Amino acid sequence: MARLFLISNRVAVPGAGGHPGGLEVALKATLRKHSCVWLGWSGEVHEKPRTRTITRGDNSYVIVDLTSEDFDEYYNGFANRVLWPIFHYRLDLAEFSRRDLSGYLRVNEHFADELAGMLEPDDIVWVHDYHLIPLAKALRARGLTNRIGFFLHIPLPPPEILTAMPNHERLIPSLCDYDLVGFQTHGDAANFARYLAKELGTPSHIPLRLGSGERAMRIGTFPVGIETREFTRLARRASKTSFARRVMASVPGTLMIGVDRLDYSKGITLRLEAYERFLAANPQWRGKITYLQITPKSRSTIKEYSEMEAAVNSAAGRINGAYSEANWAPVRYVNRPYSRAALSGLYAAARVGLVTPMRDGMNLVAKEYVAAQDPDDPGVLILSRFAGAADECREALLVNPYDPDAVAAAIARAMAMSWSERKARHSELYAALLRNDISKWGDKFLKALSPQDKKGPTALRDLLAPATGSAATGPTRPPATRQ
Ligand code: ADQ
Repeated sequence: MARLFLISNRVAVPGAGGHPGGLEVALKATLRKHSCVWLGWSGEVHEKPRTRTITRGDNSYVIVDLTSEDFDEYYNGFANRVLWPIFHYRLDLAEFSRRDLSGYLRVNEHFADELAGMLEPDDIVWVHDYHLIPLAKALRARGLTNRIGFFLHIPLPPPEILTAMPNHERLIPSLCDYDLVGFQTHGDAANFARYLAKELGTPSHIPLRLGSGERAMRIGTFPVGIETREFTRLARRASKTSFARRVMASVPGTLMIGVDRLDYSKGITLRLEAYERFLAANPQWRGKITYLQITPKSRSTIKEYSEMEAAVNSAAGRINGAYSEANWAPVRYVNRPYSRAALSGLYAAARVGLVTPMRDGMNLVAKEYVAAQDPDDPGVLILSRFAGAADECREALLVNPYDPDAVAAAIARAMAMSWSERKARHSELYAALLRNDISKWGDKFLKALSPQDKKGPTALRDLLAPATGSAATGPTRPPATRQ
């Protein structure tokens, strides 16, 4: 029987501890429904790397160690210092080195070797995220003809940014070795289509078929959702726990919440600045609002991250220094992760959810905040227009995170919003979450990946039209063929 192979940088082995990131949350339903083999890095660094298989129920977890060289070049280097900033539109933060690129390609080859030894011809392979862009190419080079899909959890910038990445031509076209390439939003998919048209001369007036022989690469949009009803139930239970009650009892007035990994893409420093401006412009709310920012540290060994940590600490300290009273501090900045249950209770207790990334593939915190609200007395979501979630969450207060005055005004508006407006907005938002529940996400992707699926946005022209405003123009050379 065909098996489903999930491949990602890290593997979340159940019971092994750690807090789930966006990818683990997204894959949970797929792991429950299918018998899967999940392969990726163990999180360990050894000079003699091992590969181990752990079985849990119907699923196996194949975890591969990295050498310290791999860790420096593939993970800390190319993935985190080149692809992550550039894909989040931050060319200024990218630090390219040829050595890191070769480490990145080497780890992809290593994963391909491990996989090639395990795959049967009818197994399906689903590769996740920016760490593993060239994996299909490495598998095809080993003669594998399996159906292979790729999903990018983070944004894909337009070709004007992407082409500034040194050696982009070695990397981005290798996505054409997948059978299906999925993105979070139509905008990301359109950026990829524009890259193909611009760089590979793929014509936009014919249905998109890249590759040769039996295979043709297709592009699709598969926005990641959450387990909406389950999260709502979790929040309902969590609000009654002594933890949530103790937190609320300690907060004078209204709670506003932000929950993010400590990452420059999440916009935490500008968000704090916006809050500072809100306090300056709205003295009537001083003493009556507490902003709880929960931010576990991530990637602390990288310079940009440790600098950001210091900047956030200093902004929180500055605001508290300027506005605190003996019985009130405007900011509570917490540097540790919480369980999903504890988080859901805090979301439920917060009148305002402040989610203002500078750029984000989707942002599940925004969706979790909406799901956690009491429909009879819901809070207000303030959401960056540059989060993928903004495409679906049209009834949030959408803001430009680069404009702290506008974000400050949105906080004031959220604080003063009438019960009927809050209720109306929440009911639309909740309906949008249900329409795109995560229980359907994996199935939609896998259906599109199956050879029988004939539907889907296969015409490059369809993808290009909204981005360029012109459906008919585009290069007319024949599609690029691969070796
Ligand atoms: P992430 O960048 O990890 O994911 P996000 O979508 O916000 O970002 O998901 C974070 C997950 O981690 C949420 O489920 C959240 O509850 C949890 N989390 C965050 N802070 C936490 C804390 N303090 N304690 C415990 N849990 C915490 C990547 C992309 C996103 C994309 C996802 C899924 O960067 O854009 O939405 O993948 O595709």
